[in-house]
Amino acid sequence: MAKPQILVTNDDGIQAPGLAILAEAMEALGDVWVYAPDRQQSAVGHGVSLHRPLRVTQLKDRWFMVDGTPTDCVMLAVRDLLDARPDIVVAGVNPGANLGDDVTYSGTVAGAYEGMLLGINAVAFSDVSYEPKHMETSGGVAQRVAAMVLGHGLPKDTMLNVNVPDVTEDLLRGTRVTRMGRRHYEDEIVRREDPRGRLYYWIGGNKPSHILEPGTDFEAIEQGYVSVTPLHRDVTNHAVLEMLRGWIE
Ligand SMILES: [Mn+2]
Repeated sequence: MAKPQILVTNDDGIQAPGLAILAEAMEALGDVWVYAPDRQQSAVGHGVSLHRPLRVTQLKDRWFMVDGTPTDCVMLAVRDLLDARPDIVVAGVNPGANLGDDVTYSGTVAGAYEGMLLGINAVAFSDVSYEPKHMETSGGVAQRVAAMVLGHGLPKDTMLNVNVPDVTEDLLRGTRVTRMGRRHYEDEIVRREDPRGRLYYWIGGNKPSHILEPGTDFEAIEQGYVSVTPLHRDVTNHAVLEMLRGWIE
């Protein structure tokens, strides 16, 4: 049987330690191809570069940097650059949680999301610490999750969002399958004066907080578990379709 083809990307740039850890973890599972942004692209969401040329530079065997977003990387790699269609797209390992509503801002999740849109198995991995000390734990988790996904194949229009506590492997309490939680957005905009007396704003200056609800990604992480959340492509609120038709049609 042909070896699985594995596409690795991230949103922290080609030099980020989490990318090397993820690529290394994938080596045991198949042929690894890295296409990653040339610089920090965190919180670019599912952005795609439509108004300028994109350049791809090879750094070493099967490692390429793209002067674009994570979505650009996956789109170019899958649709043009790779000889074979990947069996899985993995993104990360992001330093910092991608929990709850943050998945909509996340470039890490978006890289995997693009894989899902292209009909490929896709998983995003994040170490929940913004200053990780145990990212190798995420590498181990990524290897196990990716092997499982390659074995089973994900359902159509589904990707996984995986968050890992920043602890040594032996301190992980296990894995929970979770739903997306909710962020608190209070006090998140910092307003200050610059040295010339003009106001400036800094978004996301404070540490994000969340609403602790049972079954959520936040709860699993709070309790020391790996959180695995299946995300669906269709964000339609099916429950209100009929009500809205009553208003409009
Ligand atoms: Mn990032």
